[in-house]
Amino acid sequence: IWNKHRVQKFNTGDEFQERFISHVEWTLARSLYNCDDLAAYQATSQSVRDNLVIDWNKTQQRQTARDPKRVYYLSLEFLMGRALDNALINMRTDTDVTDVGDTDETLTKGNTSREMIKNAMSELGFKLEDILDEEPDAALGNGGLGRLAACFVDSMATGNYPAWGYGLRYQYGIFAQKIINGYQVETPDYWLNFSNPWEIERAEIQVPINFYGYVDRGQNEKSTLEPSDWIGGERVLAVPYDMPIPGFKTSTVNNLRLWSAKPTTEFDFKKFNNGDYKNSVEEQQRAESITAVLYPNDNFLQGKELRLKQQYFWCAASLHDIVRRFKKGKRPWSEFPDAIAIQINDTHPTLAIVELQRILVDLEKLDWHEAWSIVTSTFAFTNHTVMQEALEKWPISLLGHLLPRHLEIIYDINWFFLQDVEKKFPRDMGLLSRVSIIEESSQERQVRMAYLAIIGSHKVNGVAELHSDLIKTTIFKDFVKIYGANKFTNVTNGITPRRWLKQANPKLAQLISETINDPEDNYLLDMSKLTQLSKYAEDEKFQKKWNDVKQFNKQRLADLIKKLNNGVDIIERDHIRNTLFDIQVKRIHEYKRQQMNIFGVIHRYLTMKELLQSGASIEEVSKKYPRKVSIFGGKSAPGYYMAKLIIKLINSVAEVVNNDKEIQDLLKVYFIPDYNVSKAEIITPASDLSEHISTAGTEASGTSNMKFVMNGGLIIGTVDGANVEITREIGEDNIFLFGNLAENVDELRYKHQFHNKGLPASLAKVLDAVQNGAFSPQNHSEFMPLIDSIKSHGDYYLVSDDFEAYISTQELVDQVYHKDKKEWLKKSILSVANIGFFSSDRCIEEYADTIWNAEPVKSE
Ligand code: DL6
Repeated sequence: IWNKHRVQKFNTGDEFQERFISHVEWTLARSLYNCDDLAAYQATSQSVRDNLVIDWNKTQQRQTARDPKRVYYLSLEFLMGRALDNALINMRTDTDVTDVGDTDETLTKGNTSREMIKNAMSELGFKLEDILDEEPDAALGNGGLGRLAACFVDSMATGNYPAWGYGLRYQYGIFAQKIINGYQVETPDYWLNFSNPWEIERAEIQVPINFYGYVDRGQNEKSTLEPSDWIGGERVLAVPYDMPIPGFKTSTVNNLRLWSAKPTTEFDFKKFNNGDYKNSVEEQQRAESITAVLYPNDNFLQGKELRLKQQYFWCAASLHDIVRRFKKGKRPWSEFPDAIAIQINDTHPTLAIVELQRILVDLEKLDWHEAWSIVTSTFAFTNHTVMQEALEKWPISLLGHLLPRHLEIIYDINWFFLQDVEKKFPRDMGLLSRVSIIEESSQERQVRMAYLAIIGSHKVNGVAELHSDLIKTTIFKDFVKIYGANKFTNVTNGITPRRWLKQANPKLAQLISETINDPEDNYLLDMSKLTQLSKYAEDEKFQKKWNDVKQFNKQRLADLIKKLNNGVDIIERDHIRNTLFDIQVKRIHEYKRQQMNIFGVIHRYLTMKELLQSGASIEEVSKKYPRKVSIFGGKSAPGYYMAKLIIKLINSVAEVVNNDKEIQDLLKVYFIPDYNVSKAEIITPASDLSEHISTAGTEASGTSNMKFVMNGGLIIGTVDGANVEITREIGEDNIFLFGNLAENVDELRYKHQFHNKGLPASLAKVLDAVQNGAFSPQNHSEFMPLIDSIKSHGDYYLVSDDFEAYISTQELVDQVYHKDKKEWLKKSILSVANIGFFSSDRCIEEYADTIWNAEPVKSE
């Protein structure tokens, strides 16, 4: 009977409409006469989700039956963006499968589901684009680290890896940014306002999680290495919400499991009955606060107890789940590392290492050393930063209070580790104190999470070659001496071409598939096919088509800007074609140097004004400084004063420049408020030039650099992060590099401290204008902290050292763009042709082969 009534996928437009209407009427309890775009979005999502769930179930059954090595990707952030369009691109109907004999390798049918649904929606009176626009972003991340995790789950499903992501279901994702009078104002992002059709609550699973309390070691004071009882003080429940993650051109649908905190009891009736209404719900609110909000810091640690609670809550719930699944297989514990690989995304999940040791020793009664060998063979750790302020450390008192048993375990891990070090390097007290998990030198003793992560993992990787080399010679140098260089490796980041090319830039995707004769879009799985574009790089007809796509995308961005700018155009429609779109969108951070970019804009503006004042005509000025719009976007951490001041300066400069009639519209500046994934999908394809200009050695990799190049934009950048490998892949003729190298940074910083070598004239001119109130007539000193950081506080980010090279490289950009359009288009085409290496599918294969030792599980 079960088989007879099995739910079926919709496979045709007709069947989709039937499913859609049933969701409108049954799931939403609405009628078609009362179905607005939001309801249509929800019903479409529910219908598509039905198809995914069918494959999701089959995937889970297949994986259970074959029992392959499983991969778990633990990340405190998954910056997923919207799900519907991505699902429409990735989803497979049964017709896709039966047409070609149900094997992933031979699947030749193209992506027809999206077109089919678009037409079916149109017959029902809806426009797909409007429906897609109703979806709020799932913005459960701050920036690069969270978006990387989102690309990775896409690639793990596409590569058919039996892999789950584990994270937190924050009720509030990254704040929504408003710009009021030029200042960033944060407002809550309640993304779950209209319920989330993509999540499946598993209310039947409730994992109890303990905090606080004490350790009971019985009467005869056992050793801390023996099984111990942690008597927890506070208990909350972890409830999972599952989100299906469809692979592209495969029926594999993986799972992203996000945990939500619930109280053990709903509310205190005793207090309620005694009239103490406020306190009767206290416990409930306390529990729910754990997953209420994402901490909005990028590359910066804010050592709050609630953050540590979030980390443990999520690690403990995820490990409980992983261990439960493993135990069902009845395999011996010694096989745990053969069955499971756990990747920790930065140090945020480091407590998972300690928690697994606790489970094995205290609950499963394994010998300490046997347990530790299992733990270290299971975990691998990705480092994403060398910035001191981002390296996690937790005060002993806080950690010991919240997790008393875990602190004991950390002490014991450290004790054995230091003994090994002492054996290898006898009497090197300096080394012992440098590598100890416990930092003694600070006022408060602290646990160094990165060291714990290294010691508890079998592999440690950086995210771009330069970064992976840097961690070996700087922050983790001593560990290379102890463990040898083989423990440290590199996996250069990547991005999913499904979202960042096919979905974000359908026109370019279409031109590519036509040109390389790949109507089924197989190049999205094998990006080396893009090299076929090279032969058209100088073909004028092709260049024209390429340029038309770019113009379309620039127009699309101009429309978005107009909408955000209260209906006022920044660039006249007729001028879009010959205006260079120069874009820097990313988190606002001093090390990313948006301040250098806006100083460059000011320099350009001042020089244009000088030329005009000296009698030059606007035509003459335009020869040196052709039309350009400088576009910025990105959020600052709410407590990051300098970053917020940079946002204000950008907006103040925009105010002056955009209203200066004298320069006509040779220069415009715009700050796009509330930069997020769905805006990035419109912004990225529209760049002529994008800026990746961090101080050398500070940006671990960067991933937007890859996205911009994949969309045919050129880069101005420093020799930093993945820019280095991008240059190698696309060729140094196709990128505008400038500035000091990472190897010179220490020396330059040192010099700044002791020698006041003065500022280059170009920068001095800019800083004088800012200081004289050119952009803050009401308050001349408003931007003094930005000036002081360069003039008086050592210019840590080396703006003064790189400024002249930056300005002259920008002038070179202008010349190529405006004087030699063919050369520009050739560079753009060659860049896309050679960007294939940066697909996240390649990253996942590298992780699987060199770190996880995991194999794909394909459907038969
Ligand atoms: O690896 C993803 C991404 C890199 O592309 C960026 O360069 C890097 O800044 C970022 N790192 C972090 C570190 N945060 N913490 N903790 O976000 O990772």
